[in-house]
Amino acid sequence: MDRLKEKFAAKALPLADEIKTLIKEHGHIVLGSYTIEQVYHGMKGMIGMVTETSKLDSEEGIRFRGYSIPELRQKLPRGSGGENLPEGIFYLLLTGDLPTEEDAREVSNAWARRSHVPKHVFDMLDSLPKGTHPMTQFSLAILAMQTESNFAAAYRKGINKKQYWDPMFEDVMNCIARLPRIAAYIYRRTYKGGVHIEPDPKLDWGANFAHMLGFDDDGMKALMRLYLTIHVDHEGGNVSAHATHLVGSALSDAYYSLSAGMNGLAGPLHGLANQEVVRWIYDLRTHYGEKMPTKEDIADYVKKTLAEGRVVPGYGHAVLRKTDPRYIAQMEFAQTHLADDELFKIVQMLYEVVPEILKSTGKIKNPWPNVDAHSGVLLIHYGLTEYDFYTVLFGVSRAIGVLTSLLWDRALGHPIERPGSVTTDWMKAQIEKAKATA
Ligand code: CMX
Repeated sequence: MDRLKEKFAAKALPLADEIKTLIKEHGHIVLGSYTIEQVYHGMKGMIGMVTETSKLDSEEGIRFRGYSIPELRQKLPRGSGGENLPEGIFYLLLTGDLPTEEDAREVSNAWARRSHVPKHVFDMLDSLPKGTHPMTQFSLAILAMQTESNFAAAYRKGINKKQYWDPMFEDVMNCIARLPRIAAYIYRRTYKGGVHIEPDPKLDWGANFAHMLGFDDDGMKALMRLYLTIHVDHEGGNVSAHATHLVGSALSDAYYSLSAGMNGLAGPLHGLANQEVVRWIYDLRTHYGEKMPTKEDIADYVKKTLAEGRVVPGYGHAVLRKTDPRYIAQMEFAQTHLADDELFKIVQMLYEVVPEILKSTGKIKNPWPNVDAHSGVLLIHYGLTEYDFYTVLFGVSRAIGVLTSLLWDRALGHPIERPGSVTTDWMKAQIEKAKATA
């Protein structure tokens, strides 16, 4: 068994026993109560699952295994160009421990070894119309890899449930290893005439991804490492993580589960917002005849968007109540590498203008920018301008979080998820009961 797999087993299997005892002895403790509004409004704030890899605090932002983004920027191993290696955050999410440089390198090597994508996946992609949205292609390609599932094969043979984690580990490692190749293939077939670029096994995972997309400059490689690190995980309740967890709870394998999660990420209120932000900024520029808009212009355009009953993409969040630390990390990158970029200046102006307008509506709970408000502008600066592709980049990164989490689900023996649901008539009956006892 390889070192990482052994380490994972040594961490996860004792916790599985501990959780069994915890439920037996303390399972009756009440955690909280919830309201009718929460049930109708997407279960926000209701504790409904356990996710070991990360925890989101509404004021502080995301913590990965207890570490904030600024802390991790100091503590995780870095690639050339100074940005953290996504291999490092994978190691942290998987084991709960900070990786050494050697640990991150081992993950890099393991992913390079496992990165071969079966030919039928490329054949399937080539059979799709060129105009198929990149996220549709990405989700289908992940599903097409299901033929490779070690977990599905082991289940068919009759594996003991205590061993589920073992073939799941293999699937998770293989799947993550192959995603950059698949994503790059989608990009090159959609936008670069089907001229593909072979992987370079000497490069780390993020740099190799940039290389296969067709970007060999150090700036883009550094950006890719940053991008793939900060988008990995956002606790368990967001749509992509929850969909992956939910589908996986039926013992669907990693490929079925991740494909489901990616279908959720493709929604404009979730990951697709990164493409919508750029589209919205381009529309704004066209609206003002391509001149640099003033703050007043931007304010008017935001008000127009709201008046049309549309959302301002890149702003707001279901949990966060302050500026997303992932936005700040990207802003700092821009300040260092592209301070004079015109689109970056517009993004900065939006940051000054949008929150006040959103606050003034009186209903938007978080007027601050989220991760998606910034990413597109950085990618455009380095030449990746095809914004319909951006959510695929998000998906490659998010796979790290949701799949490590799914692996923990299997190791901890989490059961099938099956929340209760009610009708509005049932709700009305509860309201009558509450009135009668008041
Ligand atoms: N622009 C306009 N209206 C907004 C808004 C925004 N950026 N954010 C919230 N609102 C509106 C909601 O649509 C809702 O309106 P109604 O009461 O008319 O239905 C009201 O404000 C209250 O919403 P909320 O409780 O503040 O926010 P939700 O938890 O319901 O939604 C989110 C959160 C992210 C979907 C929402 O803020 C939004 O649509 N933002 C724009 C899209 C976006 O950037 N999504 C990416 C999020 C990060 C990610 O997952 O990648």
